[in-house]
Amino acid sequence: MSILGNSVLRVEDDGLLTGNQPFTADLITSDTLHSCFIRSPVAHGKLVSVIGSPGLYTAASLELPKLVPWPPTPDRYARDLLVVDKIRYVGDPIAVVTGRSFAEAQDLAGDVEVEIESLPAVVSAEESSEVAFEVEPLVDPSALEDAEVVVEAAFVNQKLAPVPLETNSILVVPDDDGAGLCIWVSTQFPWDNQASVAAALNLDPNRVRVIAPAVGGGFGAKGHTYPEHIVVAAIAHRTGQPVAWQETRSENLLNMTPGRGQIQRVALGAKRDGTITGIRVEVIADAGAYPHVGAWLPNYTRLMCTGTYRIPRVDFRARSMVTNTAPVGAYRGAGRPEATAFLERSMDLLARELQMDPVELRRRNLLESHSTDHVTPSGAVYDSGNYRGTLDRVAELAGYESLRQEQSLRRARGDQWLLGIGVSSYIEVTGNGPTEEFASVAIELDGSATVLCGVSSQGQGHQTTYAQIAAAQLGLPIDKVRVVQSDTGVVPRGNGTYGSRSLQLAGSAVDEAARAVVEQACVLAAERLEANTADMVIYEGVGVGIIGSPATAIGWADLAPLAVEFDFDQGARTYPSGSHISVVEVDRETGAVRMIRHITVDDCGNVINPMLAQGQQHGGIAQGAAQALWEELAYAADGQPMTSTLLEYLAPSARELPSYEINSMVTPTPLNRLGVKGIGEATTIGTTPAVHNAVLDALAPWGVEHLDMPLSPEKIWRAING
Ligand code: MCN
Repeated sequence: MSILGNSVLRVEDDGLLTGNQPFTADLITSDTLHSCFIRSPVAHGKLVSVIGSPGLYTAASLELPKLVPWPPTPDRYARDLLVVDKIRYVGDPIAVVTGRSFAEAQDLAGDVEVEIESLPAVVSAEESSEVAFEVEPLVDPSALEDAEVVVEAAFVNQKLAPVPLETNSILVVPDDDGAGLCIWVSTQFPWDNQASVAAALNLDPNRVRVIAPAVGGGFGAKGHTYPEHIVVAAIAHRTGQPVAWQETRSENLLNMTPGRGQIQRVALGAKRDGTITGIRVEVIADAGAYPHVGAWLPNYTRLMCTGTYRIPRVDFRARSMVTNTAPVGAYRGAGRPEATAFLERSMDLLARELQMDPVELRRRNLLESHSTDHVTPSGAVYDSGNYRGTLDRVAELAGYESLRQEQSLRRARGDQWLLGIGVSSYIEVTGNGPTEEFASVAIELDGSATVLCGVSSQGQGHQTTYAQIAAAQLGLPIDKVRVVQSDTGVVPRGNGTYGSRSLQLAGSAVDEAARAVVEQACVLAAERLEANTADMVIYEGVGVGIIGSPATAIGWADLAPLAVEFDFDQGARTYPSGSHISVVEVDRETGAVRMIRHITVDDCGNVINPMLAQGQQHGGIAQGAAQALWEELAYAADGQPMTSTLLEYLAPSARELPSYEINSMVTPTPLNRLGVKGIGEATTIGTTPAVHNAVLDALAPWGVEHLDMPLSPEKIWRAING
């Protein structure tokens, strides 16, 4: 029996549970300088002067080049690492001080005098006049021409804070000769930090070693280099002393790149029988200050704008606007949840308009299942999917019909707790970024295997999964396979972890490298045994020998050393999909919402480790529900953040969430031999609209058509009470 598809326990947990696997902050030594950034208290202004204490560094004293953002408009929005003249958001780093402890650095920072001339701030993307990026539109002015019914709505997909348990964290230790740095950083993409630091400080990239030790979550926001990372590296390089930056929670809520932030105007057209005829979408995205990846993400919203449905005509436009708020980046789903959210809300509005059951309306419009490419009007090439299959299954598992009966009963009785049932059908794109990833597999002299790979875990369980994949090919017990990642000094190259790319790309690279090692071993063993290579087989837990003759097996230690490097290029992306049903109760007296059930059928192709995939499904549901019900990164009209502590930013705890009913369906991808697609973001995407739809479904008796997220008790109470 193969080890693939089994819930092997996480090999990384021993170190995490015993504290032997350090996080960045655990590596700080007593000779480390601690840094504290002085941040702008206003959203927009002109920096007049900075007068400070010993250990103060400013843009002028550090003389650093600008940070050139990745798309979409690199030159125009190249950013000063510390403010030179213009301040652009509350939290914009102006200067930094170092001290022998963080407390000392904080005290010194308190003595720094900053003079700023305030300017009026632009906080809403709709009010901004500066376009950072415009998505290439899909133009069909008559997209709604064939419609007999058109539903129109404006949706706000609010900004979210990523809230990883571990905030930003970096420790930079200079080499003795002054020509290199060793950097421990809480990141999803060590090679990006390496390239950015080396370029800014004019160092040989080979002399900048970046290691991501244990990382306490990233959720997309640790996929790029922050200005603070480079500033801290510059001070370490200059002083010859180790320097650390440990972001506080409030600093994190001010400054870590938030996600989402779209205003969407949607018109969905259909025939009276429910057949969709076309859609028109206009998106205004908030790129925040210093536009970078977040400004580009509406491209993914466009790519996914027809979802799982047959929508023959599409008119889609999106532009990203500059505002005086923290720079927007990627957050779990990154551009795709926004598409699913407007589609699934629009489907429910259409169902209500046509007085049709929302599940039935979806059934009528879902794409046929397919196992070869399906090209959508937005140019997405869906690799495989069974959309109707997941919807029918989730309706059956939820007991959809009896839920509807119970709902009617409660309504008829005038119960205090109303029942709401929400459905969503989603598809998303995974394997984002470069479609290429590196891995190598080596057989060591003791017969064990070492796997190197270019992706970098933040809690997903890569060490376990890739060990399973190598173990399956080599016939080795999993404890004889060691997985090494997240260290630019050991792993030759890599493209990092984001866009749910790691398993399909790095996992496939491991699989291919291990297969090549087996081939080498077979050739070697055949030579020694004077047999045909074609007659060689792996003997589980032993080595390689002649088929039908276990006694001939040569152990891996005797075949060592062997090593293969493999750069796997998938050439295309995979599209996981699924259907969710959420069941909520809404208190008609207070507007409070209780999530009572959440049922999923998710399809990410073959699953390598069901326990790890379920962990992803769980975390994804929590974050998806959080957007629907609780979380919003809010700013006042003058650009002051209103949610800079976890008292105001309502990240949920286990108490608010039900026990999930998680299920899977398997439609393998033809794009890799493992048949796997990503699962890291999928359930976040499916959950938000299911919960959102459930609450509005509960409010149907009051004729409430739409409320924007997060669905706070106050918002609901006001809607119920007119
Ligand atoms: N898996 C599997 N079979 C599949 C798909 C996945 O067994 N068919 C398992 C994999 O083995 C892996 C995990 O599920 O352990 C996730 O794999 P994958 O979908 O390839 O996603 P990545 O490893 O690339 O992780 C990135 C993804 C993203 S983009 C965000 S955002 C997110 C997420 O992962 N951030 C996370 N999950 C997170 N989980 C934790 N704990 N912390 C984060 O910051």
